[in-house]
Amino acid sequence: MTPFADFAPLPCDPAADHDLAFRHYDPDAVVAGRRMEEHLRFAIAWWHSFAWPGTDPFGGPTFDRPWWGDDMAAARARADAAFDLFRVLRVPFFCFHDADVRPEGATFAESRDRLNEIADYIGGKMADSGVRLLWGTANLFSHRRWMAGAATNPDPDVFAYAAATVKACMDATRRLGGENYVLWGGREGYETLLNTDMAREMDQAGRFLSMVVDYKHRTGFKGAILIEPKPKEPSKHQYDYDVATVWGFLCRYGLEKEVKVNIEQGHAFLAGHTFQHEIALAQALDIFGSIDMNRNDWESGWDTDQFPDNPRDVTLAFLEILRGGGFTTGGTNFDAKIRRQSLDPEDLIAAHAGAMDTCARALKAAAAILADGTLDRTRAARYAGWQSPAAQAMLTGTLEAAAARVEAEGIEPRPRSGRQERLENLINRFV
Ligand code: XUL
Ligand code: CO
Repeated sequence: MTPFADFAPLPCDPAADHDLAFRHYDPDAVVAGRRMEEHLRFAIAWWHSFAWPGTDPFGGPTFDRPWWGDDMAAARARADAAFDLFRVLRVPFFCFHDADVRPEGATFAESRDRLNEIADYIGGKMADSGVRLLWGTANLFSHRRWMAGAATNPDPDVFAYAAATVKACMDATRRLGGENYVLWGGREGYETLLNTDMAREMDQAGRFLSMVVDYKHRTGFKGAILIEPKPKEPSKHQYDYDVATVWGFLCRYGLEKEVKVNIEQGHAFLAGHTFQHEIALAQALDIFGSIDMNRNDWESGWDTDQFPDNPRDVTLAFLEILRGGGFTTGGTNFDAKIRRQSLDPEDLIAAHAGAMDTCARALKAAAAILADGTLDRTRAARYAGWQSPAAQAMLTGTLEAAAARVEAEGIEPRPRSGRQERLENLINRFV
């Protein structure tokens, strides 16, 4: 018996007078030519919902769950609870780290064997339920061996241990049919430059990623390799700072056609960007992969990983995702955790349901904005002058040739309105 056993799958009922129902998320409803379930590709994060006990830097566990424990029986009980929650929420995907699904062993071999054992168990549950794996990843940040980094560690033995760990996780992800493999480098950075050789560490990270890509191809893994940018926390500075930084890194190591990004709302905010900015930039660079959907508390400045509740912000994110043609291998992973006072099983269900509804509402709004067309027409009109042959010629000509046009054609630029407030009004008409 899991704590979710008494709950039926949530219906879509816009008239429901409680929050254990969807108002907007109807998996089968068609939006912009695609079923909502296929557009949104929701995933639940194993770590926050089944492995995190409610601790914070000042306090211990607050959640009392029947699946706690660090043996394999507890790991299986956790998997049972996870798949029962997937059933109630009707989510098609989940994501996991090795450390979420199996207890750490006394040796590497024991950890790997436990991972393989629980992966078989999870695989059986996937076959029974039809739930799929959006992505797997290795936890290369919690254990003390990773304190000075994984691939970027000054100790080559840690680099080797990271290789062994990622190989085991990629193998499990491939066996479970994972659609992506994610690398998030929480310790790939530094605490102080006084003891850090940045050039060497970046080369180690570049080499490690090349090895991962090479292994993907040689093992026939069909999923995408994704880097998840984050500027800081837990390290003072992380090398995968934001999308632009990751792009530069990929180009330097010749990996820009091999690796894409998994963009998280809260990480974008920590980097001083909006989620919309990070998604739009990844689309522009053709490295958009997937999203980790959450929100930060705008006042606290920490990565609070809360469930999204703001339809306007999420609409702007889905606007960029739809403009780029939607997800391919990616999806919407709720890398979000309930607050540590939210003790009840209903809290976990309602948190996801509300967040799924926020996304569904945002998806519908974004699709309506694009169908209306005013936004894209207004944006295209701003650049209309570039259609003239003389303007086009400047993009392949010299500085002198562009300069010569000014006097030859008597050019005197006429400033035009950017219409920002009118476009902001337009967005709000649809949210
Ligand atoms: C940490 C974070 C991770 C990654 C996976 O901030 O977002 O949970 O998503 O390691
Ligand atoms: Co994340």
